[in-house]
Amino acid sequence: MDYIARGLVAMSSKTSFKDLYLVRRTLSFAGLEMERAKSIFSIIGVPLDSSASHRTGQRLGPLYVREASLYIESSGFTIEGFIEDVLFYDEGDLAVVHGDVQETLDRLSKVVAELLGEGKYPIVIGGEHTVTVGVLRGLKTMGLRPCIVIFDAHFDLRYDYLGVRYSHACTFRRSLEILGDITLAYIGVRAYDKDEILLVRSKGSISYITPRVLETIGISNVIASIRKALSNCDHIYVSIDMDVYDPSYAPGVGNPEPGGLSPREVLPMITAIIDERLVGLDIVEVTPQYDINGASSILAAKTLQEALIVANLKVKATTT
Ligand SMILES: [Mn+2]
Repeated sequence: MDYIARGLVAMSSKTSFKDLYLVRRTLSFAGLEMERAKSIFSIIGVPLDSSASHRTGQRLGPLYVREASLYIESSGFTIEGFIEDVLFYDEGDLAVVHGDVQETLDRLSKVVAELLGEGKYPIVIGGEHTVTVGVLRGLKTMGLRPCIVIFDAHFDLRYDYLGVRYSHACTFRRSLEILGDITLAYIGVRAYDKDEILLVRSKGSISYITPRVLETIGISNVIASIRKALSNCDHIYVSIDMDVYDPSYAPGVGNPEPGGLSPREVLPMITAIIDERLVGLDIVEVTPQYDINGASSILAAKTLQEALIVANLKVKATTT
């Protein structure tokens, strides 16, 4: 019996989805044990890689990102702040069913809905990008229909990929089916197929900024354009695929794509876009076996830490 199975047996008498489907890990993000009752942000690892099509191993992402988070300084990069002041609690990992994406997403959506019911926002460490579908289903269960900002080299808008509909390459096609024609604002997209770009062009609700456009117009204009796209949104969800970064910064991802962004581009954009409307965030696709000296895990930890510091400050600003 492995630790997931042992956890499930031990928890079989519990009635909440959170107790049933979350397994506590010995490592917590940034090595911090916060008081759960005071937390606003709930970190959940989702070690899923059942639909990975190229490089697999995203199931080790949560473990390696948490491990990397122990050894970076706790200060903000773009703003003043410290991770130890953020009101977060690391809930552990979802007990994924390897090979059964649907069951895994079902569990994730139930846990997410339950946490939202407690007034906590889901912060998910993947796992492959497919996990976003489970989070969004949970948000929908609780009546939330957020606009989504997506940092990604890809659109992930395929109807199916190699015949599989619940694939990392189909994440936002499924999201549109779940939430309807919500606003999708992509940053860093640079690789797609013909059907995807036709779909994007057919919908006024989807916008994207390539690395080439970013280089031409500059970060401040990109931020202004994304803020405009989000101006009518009641809620915002942020999804960060680590392949938005150039493979020289993040080689350990499922589908690396040259020509990507740098941390000094991505981090200020995350800071500028997150505000009090944030209802959840994920950071996905770290694939540790293909990493080089832990660079991708460290960068993912840094990115998540920055997002949490910013989110905490913005949410606090509205409540005090
Ligand atoms: Mn991607």
